[in-house]
Amino acid sequence: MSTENTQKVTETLARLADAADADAVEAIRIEALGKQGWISALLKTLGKMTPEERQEQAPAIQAMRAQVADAIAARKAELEAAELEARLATETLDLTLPAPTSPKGSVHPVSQVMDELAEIFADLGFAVATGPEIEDDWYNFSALNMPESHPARAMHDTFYFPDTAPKGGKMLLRTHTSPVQVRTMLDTVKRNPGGAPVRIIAPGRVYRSDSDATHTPMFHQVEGLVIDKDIHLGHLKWTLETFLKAFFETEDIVLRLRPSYFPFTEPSVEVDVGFEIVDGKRVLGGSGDAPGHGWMELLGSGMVNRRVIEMSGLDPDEWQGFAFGVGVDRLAMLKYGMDDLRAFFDGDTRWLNHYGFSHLDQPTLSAGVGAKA
Ligand code: 2NM
Repeated sequence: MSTENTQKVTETLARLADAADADAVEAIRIEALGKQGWISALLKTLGKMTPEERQEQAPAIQAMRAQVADAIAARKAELEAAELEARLATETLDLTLPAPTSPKGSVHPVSQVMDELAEIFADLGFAVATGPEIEDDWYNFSALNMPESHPARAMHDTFYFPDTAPKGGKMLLRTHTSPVQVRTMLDTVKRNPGGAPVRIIAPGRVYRSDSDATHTPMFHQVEGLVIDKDIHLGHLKWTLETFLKAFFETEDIVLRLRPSYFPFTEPSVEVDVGFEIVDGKRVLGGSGDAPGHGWMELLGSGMVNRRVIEMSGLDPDEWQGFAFGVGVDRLAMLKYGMDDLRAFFDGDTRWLNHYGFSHLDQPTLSAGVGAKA
């Protein structure tokens, strides 16, 4: 091998040792081993040699190529390792930092209260019944002793559809969940022609054309219905008292039953609950007649009107029942201290984070009927 080439190798090795980064190494590789590189050129000269010349020269040229290629690979690996070291030194992971949290949904107070109600009434032997939100006026009104000209229909501020119902009446958004009770009674009698007991609650969305701080055009209601033999007002009073004590988690609930009027019940009873003002807020408990106390209207109820019992195909002399209806949103406000009903349906995540419930807070049977506060 010529001294010229040996010098070139020495010089290449020295430049590699000085190469500061991968780009510099690559430049040296192209200069030596690239298509136009000087070692590549030397390799090409082998093709033009006689076999004897080639046998003599080839080993030295191949050795040179191998030496330079090895040196390039080694320097590349060295630089990569150094770069990794440097990166690891700057990219340290601080394990004391708080872990990133993923946003979690929460249970809406209305859903929470609906679940609580379903649970409490399940303990009392009530099943949950559901039905359509788009009803015809027969199920929503007529079957409930509100014929077409009945003034109570006007009290409901009903949303009507332009369509005509299959039976000829009007389609509407249900104004209460009573049509679910009607459907359940009819179903029960269809299945049991002689009649059978009914014990249901009907929770769900209802609609009335009304909007202010205490009314939203859509709100939630739970209605309850019991049909059986020898059912009387005492059963209604005990059921409501037991339910309210379980729901508000206190034995200190005093009810006042006031005569009222609903077309579907006779007699009809408005139920008030005693409260006291504490720090400007209403707190349930005690008789509303005590000094510093008052009565708050909470729900409507009554003995199911004979006409409604007859409508379902039962003999009202044999079967009686009681029913009640209560606003879920109102119950939620009272239990959890919220003051503006409209906030329930704004979908403001700050409000939901404040008032919403964790899935882990779902009610369990231990918080149902009979649990002490
Ligand atoms: C109320 C008040 C009083 C009620 C009556 C019925 C049915 F279907 F049995 F006739 N369902 N719901 C009722 C009775 C609802 O809400 C304030």
